[in-house]
Amino acid sequence: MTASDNVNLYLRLMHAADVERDRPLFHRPERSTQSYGDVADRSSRMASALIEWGLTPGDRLIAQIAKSTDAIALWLACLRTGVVFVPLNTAYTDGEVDVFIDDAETGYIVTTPGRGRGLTLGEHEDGTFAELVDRQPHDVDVPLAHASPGDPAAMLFTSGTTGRSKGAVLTHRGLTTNAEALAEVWGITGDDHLLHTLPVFHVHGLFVALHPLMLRGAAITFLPRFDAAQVIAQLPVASVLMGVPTHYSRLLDEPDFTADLAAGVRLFTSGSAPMTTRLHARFSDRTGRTITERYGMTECGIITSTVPGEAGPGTVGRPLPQMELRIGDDHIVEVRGPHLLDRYWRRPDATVASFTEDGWFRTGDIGTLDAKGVLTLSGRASDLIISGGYNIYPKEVEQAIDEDPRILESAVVGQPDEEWGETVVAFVVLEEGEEAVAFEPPDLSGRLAGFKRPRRWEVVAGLPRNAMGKVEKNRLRSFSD
Ligand code: MCA
Ligand code: AMP
Repeated sequence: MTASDNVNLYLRLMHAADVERDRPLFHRPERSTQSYGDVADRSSRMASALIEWGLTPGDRLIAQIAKSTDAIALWLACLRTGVVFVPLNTAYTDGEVDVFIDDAETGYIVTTPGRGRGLTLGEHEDGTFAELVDRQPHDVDVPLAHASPGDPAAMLFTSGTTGRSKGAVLTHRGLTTNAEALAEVWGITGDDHLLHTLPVFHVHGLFVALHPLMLRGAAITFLPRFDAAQVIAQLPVASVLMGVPTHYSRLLDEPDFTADLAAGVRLFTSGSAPMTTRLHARFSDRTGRTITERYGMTECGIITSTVPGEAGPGTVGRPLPQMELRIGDDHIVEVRGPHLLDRYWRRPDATVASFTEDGWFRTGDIGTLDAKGVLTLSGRASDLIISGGYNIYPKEVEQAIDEDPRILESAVVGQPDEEWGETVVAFVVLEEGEEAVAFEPPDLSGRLAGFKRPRRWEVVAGLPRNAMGKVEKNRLRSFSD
């Protein structure tokens, strides 16, 4: 084994820290700027803290923490030590998190101060984990863990095409290949400046937005969350903005989002959920620019991206370099290549079921390819709901609703929504003797993260079923009273 065998993604992401330590990485409004060298140092002390805490290569570290540059330093610290980073949505309730802790088979968890489990890391370099980091020597130099291409780097929980959450094990090879491919097709250089507004517990904000920029030594203005006024205030410095359709819908609701403001940004990208033709058109009418649409999935990273001129309802472009794509007999998009997950954690059955016999990953999305190899998506094979870029599994919501003794049965669907793309609607059938007019929806707040809770409730006499007895969700999706 030689140093050059080491394909640890850290080496690629933090190359700039070796050659030009002072190069700015994170601009933080109202706080100090952090250079590549600063972030390398912070991640080194965090790596030392992880080792003192007892983590060894291959252990899983669950992080349910607020967005901050420390969250990114923690991801880098995991790479440095060979620890598998497992980020979780901050909106999950404690009950939801328990399921992931069990499944990940780990006692190592970092949460936000006040959540009361594991060590804590706050937005302002505070919390018990930050204290442990502060106790590490300033000049600590943790040797970089050796990584082979197929070694796990991160695990992100997702549900793929079936309802139950599974950990997608992502490798150094997969994440590096995807980052390189994106930097290439989007022409990222060290002169770029990304305005980062996405959450950092999903592939989109954590990998897609950060990695291609870091590979090239570019700068990033790092906002704690998407806030349209803040985005407008910071946009003049940016050359790249990445978002979900809801972000663009919110920007377009602001009269201050003008063509002049958009003029300095050379690349706008959207994905994680379908962008409607109407939203594309509103954006172009306002700014004179087009949004590059990219299609991705936790298990695969980014699969396709458009180039200017490739537009149309559902059109998401061509496969990235080293990504192969075909349409299965059942119209499902299938992909193959080094970008893909290694496996689902502890679920060999699900891993086998997600691949065809000849080794293609089945995305569960339905699409067509034109003669030029451009992919157009038309829907999904599962009844997954995507609201504001977050996935919601109807079964999980239905199970929570059905615990209410007043409710006989329920069906949850996503209905089209201008701001959220889809919004969660629950149809409920009441037990005999319950009065529809007096019905108050159950309180699901302790049970389900806010974004999963139904925004609209409909009491119905019965659910529409087909001859097989299966609920006809298509009819409910277009139902309105
Ligand atoms: C927040 N709320 C939501 C959502 N987000 N409701 C439905 N759908 C959502 N996505 C609700 C909260 O429960 C709360 O309601 C209320 O909105 C305010 O919460 P807050 O957190 O303040 O909301 P926000 O800051 O306005 O958030 C909206 C958002 C955010 C900015 C659009 O959802 C967002 O950044 N989404 C991006 C998701 C993303 O990155 N997805 C990538 C995954 P209440 O008070 O009633 O509780 S897909 C992926 O990674 C693949 C690879 C890919 O292709 O990219
Ligand atoms: P996730 O499981 O959170 O990674 O979400 C992946 C899913 O998001 C994909 O399987 C698609 O259904 C959807 N998705 C991602 N990007 C796009 C896009 N540009 N257009 C339509 N759907 C998308």
